[in-house]
Amino acid sequence: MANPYKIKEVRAMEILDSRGNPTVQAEVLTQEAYGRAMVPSGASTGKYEAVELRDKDPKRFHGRGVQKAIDNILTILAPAIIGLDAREQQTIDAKLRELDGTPNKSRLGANAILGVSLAVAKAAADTGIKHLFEYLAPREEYVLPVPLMNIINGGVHAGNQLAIQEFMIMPVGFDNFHRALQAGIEVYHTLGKVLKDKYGPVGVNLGDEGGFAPPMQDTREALNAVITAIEQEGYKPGKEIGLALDAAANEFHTKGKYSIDSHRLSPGELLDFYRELSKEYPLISIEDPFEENAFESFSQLTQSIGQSVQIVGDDIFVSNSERLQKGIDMGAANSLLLKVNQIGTLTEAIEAAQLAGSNDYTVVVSHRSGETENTFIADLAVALSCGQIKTGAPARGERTAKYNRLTKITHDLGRNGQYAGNQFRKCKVTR
Ligand code: 2PG
Ligand code: MG
Repeated sequence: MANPYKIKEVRAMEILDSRGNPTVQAEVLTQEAYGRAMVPSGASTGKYEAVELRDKDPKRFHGRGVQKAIDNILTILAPAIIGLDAREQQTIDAKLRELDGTPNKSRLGANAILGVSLAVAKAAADTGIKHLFEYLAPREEYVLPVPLMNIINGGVHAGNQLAIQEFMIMPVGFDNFHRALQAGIEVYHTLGKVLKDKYGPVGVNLGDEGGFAPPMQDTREALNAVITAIEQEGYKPGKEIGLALDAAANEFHTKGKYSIDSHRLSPGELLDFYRELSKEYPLISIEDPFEENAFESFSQLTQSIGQSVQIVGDDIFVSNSERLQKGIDMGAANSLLLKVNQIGTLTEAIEAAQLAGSNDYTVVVSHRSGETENTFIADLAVALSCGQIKTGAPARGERTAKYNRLTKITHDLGRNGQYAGNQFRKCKVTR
């Protein structure tokens, strides 16, 4: 009998992401099934990310077309993997990398390579009639992740003056995912009322990730509004719901200083600022507190508050094992933000997560600000059982698609799925 997992066709086309920009969709057909993946795209991108190939043809989509990446899939990547077994993820990913031949996937495009890599995994899962998370990590029990829900947007994701990009809530004090999600949604809606009362209708404009983008200037003003919303909803800040930030500090860093809250702060002053905030508010996680090369500052902050606050590296590590290893060696951060399109293949993303786990770093699986309705990362977070996922506000289809997928997984797993809750920092990715 013919091998049902044998790849017989690869398709690709240009579709749209949540900002209305073109992106790559790849489809992989095995003898018996079909897998599809859509590639996300960032706005606050790190310099060391794998390269997203754009056409730069001003006559189409203001240069943002991805037709070249699509052509690379159809003419270079597809012929090389047709006939292979879709379960051979590592071999296939190695082949895709070899065909590109550059360290940052700049020849064929990380968007082209990732689309194929993820679609191969989905096709293999579907051929075996398995849930994607189950196919990626077959075992009896799984951990459902705490969602880091981004409810106030600033930085380059919003048209306001907030330097910090993401103000998030983490509903940790509940015993199941669905109940935690409910709490987050209730707080999100109440926050809308709080902001509308204070700023009028402009207070409830939305940013790129579905969080509110009120006309605020000051970090504490945003944190206070979130605390008010949590309390008005009857939840206990710090006990049931913790706070998290993604400063995305690259974006407000110039010439060695950080422009925030009407000040120009030195790295040391910014560190003190975070230390103060962590005393004043129930902050349990801070991502990218400093710019992408500031390994030293990351490690000082980790030394200082890393016991009580998770310090997450995004632009500094770009889901790249080499950069993560440098962070581990220097004690910079204690958590890895994992974005599959920063590195460009599923195999490398999983390797980075495992490297994090074996060095006692937590892992937060993450979306991009430009997303699609694809739910791959929801399954990836469950497969890794890393205990955390960052996938935006609980609003807008490209964000709720992931929450809805996690709800479905929770339902299907029943007793075999345990919500990470306030044990989220104890969840470590294993090999
Ligand atoms: C981040 C992300 C996702 P972007 O900085 O963590 O929230 O934003 O995709 O724009 O890089
Ligand atoms: Mg970030």
